[in-house]
Amino acid sequence: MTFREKMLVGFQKLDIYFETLDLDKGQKAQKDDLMSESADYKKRFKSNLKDLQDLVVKTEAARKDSRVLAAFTNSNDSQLSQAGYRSPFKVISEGQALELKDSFCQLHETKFSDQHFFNSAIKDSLASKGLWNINFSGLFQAIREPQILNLLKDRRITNELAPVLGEDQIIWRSQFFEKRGLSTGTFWHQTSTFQENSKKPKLLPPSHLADEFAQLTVWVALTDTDKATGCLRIIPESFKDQKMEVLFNLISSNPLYISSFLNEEDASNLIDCFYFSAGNFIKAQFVVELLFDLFPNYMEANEIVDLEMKAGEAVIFSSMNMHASYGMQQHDSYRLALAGRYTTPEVKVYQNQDSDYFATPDGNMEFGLEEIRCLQVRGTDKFQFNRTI
Ligand SMILES: O=C(O)CCC(=O)C(=O)O
Ligand SMILES: [Fe+2]
Repeated sequence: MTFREKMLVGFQKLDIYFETLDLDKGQKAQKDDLMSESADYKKRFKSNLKDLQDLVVKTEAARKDSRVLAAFTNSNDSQLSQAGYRSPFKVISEGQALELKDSFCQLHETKFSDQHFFNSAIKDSLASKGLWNINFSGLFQAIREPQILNLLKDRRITNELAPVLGEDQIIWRSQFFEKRGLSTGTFWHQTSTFQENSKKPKLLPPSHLADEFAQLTVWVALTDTDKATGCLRIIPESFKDQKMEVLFNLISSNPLYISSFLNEEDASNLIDCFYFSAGNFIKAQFVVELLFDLFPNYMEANEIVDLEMKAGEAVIFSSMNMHASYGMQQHDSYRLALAGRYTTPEVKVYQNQDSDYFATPDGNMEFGLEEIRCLQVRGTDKFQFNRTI
């Protein structure tokens, strides 16, 4: 199997996705306009594929020697600062994890769905397609739910983060990842400052902190998870190659400009993904497949680690490492994980942003950030940049 094939195990081919994408009459007309705009760009800027192939993007850590790296990760000898991830370790017992899983599923039916952090337009859009679940109702709920906060505050977690983040730690977002019977995996992606669908990056680290180490994700398995039940996959050290994030953000901010670098078929596919598809993962797949076409050896120097875990274990990673998950292949199994996004009070979160955007089946929709707070989980806040509890 080639490296590309190993990464793509379990994911449907994009060609099949494009064949089944059924645009209505209005969307088809809109697409014709977009294609002709893309052709105009091509004429105006004479962009060509070679320019994209020259895209050399290394992250700060990859450019610096390990001595300098140590200065902004506090240490350079841990697996976390070298490979950008920490292998699974036990936080709570299997029994405690399963009890929490039941409790959170219950809360989704009641409190989370009544008092979520979106608005009714976003909830209705997701619900109308049967998509409303704990991944959405549970977003940011550590702000209100002590059971979530207590788990994410556990010293066994923050002790592991301290060599990179230091003694002062905050959580800027918490979220759940559930997978039910026969669902597809989460496609490969990477992000340092979490622009996602926002107009600006959500995190603004000071210059002495490398973006890729300015935030760490802790992913706690609340059920057992293996290859058949949607375990996480990661490419250690891939945080040093930023191409995926850069290309994703370039396309998101000006899809037609980048489409003008491509042949007509690829330009059409780009438009399908970035204008007519819900969610971010089909966009991520387009970007990764384009990277494989542009750089046949993309990621090959690395290996893929499948993170099979027991309920109650946690794994830590820089979200700049390429990561993904397998789909759920058993129709009667359920997989639930809780992710905490940790950073330090020195990092500005949602600076000058009163609202944010979320990808729904009806396109990106805006929601207010009035109730969003950071949570101090260790040490103190000497900076007072963020609204923190
Ligand atoms: O649980 C998953 O499938 C994806 C998790 C993920 O991408 C993340 O925690 O950043
Ligand atoms: Fe992720």
